[in-house]
Formats: sequence, C-alpha cells, structure tokens
Amino acid sequence: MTAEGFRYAIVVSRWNDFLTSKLVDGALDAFESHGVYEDDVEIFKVPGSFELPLTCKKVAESGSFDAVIAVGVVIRGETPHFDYVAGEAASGISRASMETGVPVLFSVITANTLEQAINRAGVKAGNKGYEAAVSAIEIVNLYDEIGSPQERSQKMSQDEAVQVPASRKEKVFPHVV
Ligand code: INI
Repeated sequence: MTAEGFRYAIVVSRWNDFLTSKLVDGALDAFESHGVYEDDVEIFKVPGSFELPLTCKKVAESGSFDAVIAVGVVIRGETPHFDYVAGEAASGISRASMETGVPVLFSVITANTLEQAINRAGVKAGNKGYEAAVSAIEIVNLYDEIGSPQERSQKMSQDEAVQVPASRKEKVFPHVV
C-alpha cells in the first residue's frame, strides 16, 4: 500500500478545537509515516461540524483531491442540539461522498462526555484522526486498483496481447458444479 502520488484534504471543525486539532495531528502523523508529502495535504477550517458536509462536497468537487477527511467533535449536552448537529454531519458527509464519488472519511467524534471524546482523540491507535488517514490511504489505493470502466477497458485491450495458456482457460471454479 502506497500513499505517494495521491492528494488528501482535511476539513476540520473549529468547534472543540482543542480536540479537533489533536485529530488533525493524528491524521498528519499517519500521512507522514506512510510517505505522503506535506504539499499533498491541504487543510480547510469550518466553524462547526454542521458545516462539514457542504464543505467536504465542495472540496471533493474541486477534483484536486483523491480523498477528503472530515474532522469534528460533537459532545452531547443538555439540549437536543447534539442530535441535529451529529446526525446532519454524519448523513451529510456520507452524501457528499456518494454524490461526488470521492471518498470522504468520517473522523467526527460523537461522544456523550468530554472524557469519552478525549479518549478517542488520543495518540496513534486511539486517535480517530490517525485511523481515518490510514483508511483514506487504503481506500484511494483500492479505488486506484478498481479504476474507472474506461481505464479497465484500456487495460483489457493492452492485455489482449498476452496469451492465456489453454489449461487456465479451461479451469473451472472449484465451487461451481
Ligand atoms: N459543533 C460542533 O462541531 N460540535 C458541537 O459539539 C457543537 N455543539 O454542541 O453545538 C457544534 N455546534 C455548532 C454547529 O456545528 C454549527 O457550527 C452552528 O450551528 C452554525 O451552523
């Protein structure tokens, strides 16, 4: 798995900045240890997690990035505000990904307490930003391997020159009877 040659965006909420900055640090740490160049990562800041979906969509639509990571922290308070913000962030981020075809990774901590949120914004394995960046690298590699239908047909015509041995052509899948 390589992270080189791909570009990543991080869209981060300023709300609960003392924790979202830890998630960004975790993501950058993961990128660095997988060989991503600093120039290949761009960070965009938004006021709160509610603003993540549309911003992620716009960033994805720019065509400049192979994956986008949405970073936020929503902590349950005494009001139903949490449910609206967390719910809209989750469904909106998913929609941004589906509508643009660009993977948008979910690094939004939704926690009942501050303590829970702090634990999930910890160092490396316990840092949801780190985990999201590793997932972003994995998914861009997977989509690169799958390719677009156009890329696949180009590859198939190149492969036509390669002769498949008769024994391989006749081989049936063992589970098909
Ligand atoms: N935004 C967050 O990212 N986390 C929160 O915990 C939060 N709370 O609790 O209110 C929050 N609210 C702001 C919201 O995301 C919007 O920025 C605001 O409503 C303006 O649209």
